Amino acid sequence: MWKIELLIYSLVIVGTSCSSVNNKKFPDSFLLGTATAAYQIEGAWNEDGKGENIWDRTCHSDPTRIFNNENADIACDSYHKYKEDVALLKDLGVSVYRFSISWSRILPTGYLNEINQLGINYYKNLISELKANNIEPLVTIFHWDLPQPLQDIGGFPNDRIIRRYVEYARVVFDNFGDDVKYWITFNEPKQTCRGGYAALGDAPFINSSGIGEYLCTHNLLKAHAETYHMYNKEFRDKQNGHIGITIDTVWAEPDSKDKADVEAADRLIQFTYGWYAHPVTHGDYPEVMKQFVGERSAKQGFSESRLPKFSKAEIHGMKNTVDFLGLNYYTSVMAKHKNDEEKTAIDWDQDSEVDTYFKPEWPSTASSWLKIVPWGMRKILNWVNKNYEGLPIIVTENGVSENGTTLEDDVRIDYYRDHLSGVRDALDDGVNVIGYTAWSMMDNFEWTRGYSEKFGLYSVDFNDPERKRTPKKSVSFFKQFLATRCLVEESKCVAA
Ligand code: GBH
Repeated sequence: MWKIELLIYSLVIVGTSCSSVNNKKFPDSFLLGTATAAYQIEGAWNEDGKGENIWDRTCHSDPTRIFNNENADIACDSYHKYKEDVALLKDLGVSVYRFSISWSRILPTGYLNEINQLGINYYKNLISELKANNIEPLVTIFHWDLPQPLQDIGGFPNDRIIRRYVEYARVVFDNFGDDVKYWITFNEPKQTCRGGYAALGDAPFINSSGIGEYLCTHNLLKAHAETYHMYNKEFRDKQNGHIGITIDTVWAEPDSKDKADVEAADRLIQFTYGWYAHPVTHGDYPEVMKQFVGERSAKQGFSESRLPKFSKAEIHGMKNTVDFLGLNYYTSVMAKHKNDEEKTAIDWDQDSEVDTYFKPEWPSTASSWLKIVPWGMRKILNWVNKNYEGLPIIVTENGVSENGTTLEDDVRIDYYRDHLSGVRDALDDGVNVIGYTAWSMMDNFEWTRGYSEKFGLYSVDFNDPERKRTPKKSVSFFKQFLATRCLVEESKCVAA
């Protein structure tokens, strides 16, 4: 009996999600496009003077960490095929393209002692190709690929990283700033810090759980803020760009109406999005993080909170250091308060005292961490808008994977339509969202998951030395959407 009920229930859900697609056009000024990242697409890992980064090191020295021992030595070969990439973007009809710059391609040692002109030329060529095709570059300065020599001295938990990052960013602004109006200092710093220094999920695979991720974050935030001030002082007058940071989070839906669960759901988002967004807007970590990590640290016998403290001067310097907020949204969780009297575990995840789970009816994809929950998009956009007082928001990533067995990727068409509908609903709600870049333009190297999860609109043949790109069915959907700026049949569209 319950199975039939479940079936009826899911039919209702599917039914409503189809009929409720927002039929209003996106405003003309709304930025629409696709996204990639350097390490995941460029290849040419040691060509033209590029230095080694922490992902090169992992793939070559510790290959079993990666699905099938795969690596990104060639990846999509975009280092050689960027013109073809731009032609595909042009054909798709995007107004913006988000890509990242590889630090070790520009500064092979991570330091200023070597500046690699050939690496600089690559991005100059890419940017001028984009501009020649009327595509606005949205540039991520750092998407996880730290130069190995900087990791050799400790990476992000060593505060020297602040100076190194700021001087790298200066080289970037100096060389590309005249042509770039949108900058993202860091992509998903939580993954850099948690994945890299706590949970063993990302390079450099240091397990310093409960300490390392907080230290990493502290320095990374200072590097962000100092870069913002440096841009204001040295470049803003001439270059007039906008600087943001891209933060990833789930939407957390309370498991019940109980106050404890409602607070737990909000707390989880404070621990993920707020961990970064609160400092760069209000100058300091969210109160609830200071309280929870502080109390647990004391109970555990530490001499001070594992969450580092900003000084008064640092708070002053950290405040209001973004022109926009980037949001990467893929999936949601159900959240409930966790009764943790003992408070023994030393870990960011445990510090928040929230239990999470996926609803069984949420559809799965090739990525076990990604359940399809389109309504979370509207909710998280409203949450960000409310918590950071209407700062402009760009959805810098959103997308879904499959395993590459078919080019008929209806799952992706539905995913994009339903999530973009959530973005359009958020606009109706008065949320100041100004852009959206879909992850991803093409299949690429999915970090430890190698090439097993395909997120692309275009498929890439990784067995073909030419790395041939082929449009999936979702390309026609996306093309139509970009041409009309509308998610339903043209005859049913209404003006923005
Ligand atoms: C984004 O992160 C990244 O910015 C982008 O580079 C990436 O290609 C894209 O997602 C798609 O994956 O190891 O199975 O426990 C999204 C957030 C956080 C999702 C870490 C995967 C680890 C899953 N990611 N998470 S698992």
